Formats: sequence, structure tokens, C-alpha cells
Amino acid sequence: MYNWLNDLPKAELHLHLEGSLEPDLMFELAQRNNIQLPWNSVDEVRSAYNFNNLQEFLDIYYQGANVLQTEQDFYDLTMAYLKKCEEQNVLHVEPFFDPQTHTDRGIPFEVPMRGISEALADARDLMGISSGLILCFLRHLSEEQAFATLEQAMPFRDQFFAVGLDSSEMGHPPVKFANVFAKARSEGLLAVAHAGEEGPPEYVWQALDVLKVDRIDHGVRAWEDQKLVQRLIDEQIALTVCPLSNTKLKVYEHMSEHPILQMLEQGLLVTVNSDDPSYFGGYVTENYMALHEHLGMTKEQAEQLAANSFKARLA
Ligand code: ES4
Ligand code: ZN
Repeated sequence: MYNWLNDLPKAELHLHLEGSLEPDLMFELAQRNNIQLPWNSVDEVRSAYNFNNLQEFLDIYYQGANVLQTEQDFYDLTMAYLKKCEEQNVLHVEPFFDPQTHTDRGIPFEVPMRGISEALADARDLMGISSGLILCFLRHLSEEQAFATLEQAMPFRDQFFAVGLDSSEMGHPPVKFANVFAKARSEGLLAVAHAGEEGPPEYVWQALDVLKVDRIDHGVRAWEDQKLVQRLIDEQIALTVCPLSNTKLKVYEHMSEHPILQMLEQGLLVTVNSDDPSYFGGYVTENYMALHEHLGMTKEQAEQLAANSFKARLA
């Protein structure tokens, strides 16, 4: 089954480039840039990857990102992910990056922007992987800071097609970013937002009605609200679900409790994605495989999920 799932043509629509930083590359970049990490070995890092919730993960994810310093570092990070895509027959990707994670530690905006864009262009030319980049605002920071980030990004307007919203969800509802999303949309950008990962269904309603997003990232907690489920079905709004992420961050205690196949059978446009593969134990194929192992996903269901991943493309 693994090989069959791996060969299935797929698109990935929920992937944080900073979350694809494997421990080996983390140590290589730490050495290259003379940066002290709080871990002494690759094994030590891996054993730190035990999380009880989203915040515990984010604290480690932001520390790991400190090793990313130069345009070449961002190129190497992105290209390592794209090579995985090639191995797993992922033909189209719409990755996220978090510019504020870098600009807030003094890295000029154009450094991640240029390194990532160059890798995506090379993957297009050399590997035939199509892509569109999504610029995410960190929701634990202010809307004013998001506005400043959008302004810094506008000279590179042709290098990303959408804005997103990520980081700590609880206490930072979508409505906090109403104005900056309106501004982004007025510039012709599309919009997505993490909503209903840890946060309540109300945050999914806000992402739709206030931010006017074109797709919901995670959205699994929408399943608790039948009226919301009907809206998502009626409008065929895609959910970028990340099964291994949801169990690693204890949204569900065990994969056998994950509702993704029930959501699929109900008519929701759900897709399978890896979120932060280096931290959560697998890339896209491993996420599909977990659904087969723990939920009994059939080949027909896998084909439907893969078809959904292309149907839910925005770029
Ligand atoms: C994230 Cl899993 C998840 N949720 C919210 N923000 C994130 N940034 C990176 N991974
Ligand atoms: Zn995410």
C-alpha cells in the first residue's frame, strides 16, 4: 500500500517550509552560520519532538528556524522539501512561509523571499513541480505588524499569490486581522487561514465571513458544527487537513479518532497534507499511510482525497 500511495499523483496545500527543516540540515546550517542550538545532537533534537499542544511545538519550531540566515539557507531548505515531493509524486505545491519569524531576528525580508522563489523556480524548470507561494502572518503578533509585513512584501508581489494566517490560534481569532486581509484582497491576493485546528468552529465562521478566505487550513473542529459543515459542503470550500500533525499536537489522542474519512464521506472537500513534516513524523505519503493503517482508508478513498488535492488548488 505504501508504494501505491506514494505513486498516486498528489498535490500538497498545507506545508510550512520552516516546518520541513530536518534535524540534519538544522545542524549543518547551525555549523555553517556559527549558531548555538539548545540541542547537542540530531538524536537530542528528535527526542525534543514530543508535544502536548500547538504552543509547545511552536516554541521549538521558532528555535529551529534561527539557523536560517542566508538566501542559500532558504534555497537549501526549500529544495530539500521539493526533492521529497519528487520522491513522493507530489506534482503541485502551495507552501507557506512565515516572513516575520525571520525579519523579527534581523534577517532582511528579501533573503527568505529570494531563496525560496529561486528554489520553486528551479523545481518548476528541472522537476516539473508547479507551485504557488503563500505568505503567512503570525497571529500572535499584532495586525499592525502584519500590515508592515504586507508592505515589505509588495515589491515582491509577483512571487506569492496569497496570504495566510498561522501560529498560536487560541486567543487570536481571525477577526483580529480583518483589515489586513481586506487590504491583501484589494491587492488581488487570495487568502487562506488556519482555523479550527485548536480553535472553536466560531473561528472558521470568522475566517469565511470576515477574512473571506478561499480555503481553510485544518478546519477539523468545523466537524462539531453541523450548520458549518453544511456551508462548507454547499460552497465546496476546501479544508487542508493534516492527520499526523493533529495527533502529534493532541487535537486527537489517537489516529483512530480522526474524523477525516467521515468528513470525506459526508461530502466535504478534505485534502491530506503534512503541515510540518520534519516535526510530525512524515511527509504526504506517510499521512495517507496513517489513514490506511488506523482508519482503514481504501484505495478509492485515497484516490478521492488525491483528486480533492488538485480540485482545491488556488494557484
Ligand atoms: C503550524 Cl501546525 C501549525 N499550526 C499553526 N501554525 C503553525 N505554524 C507552523 N505550523
Ligand atoms: Zn499549519
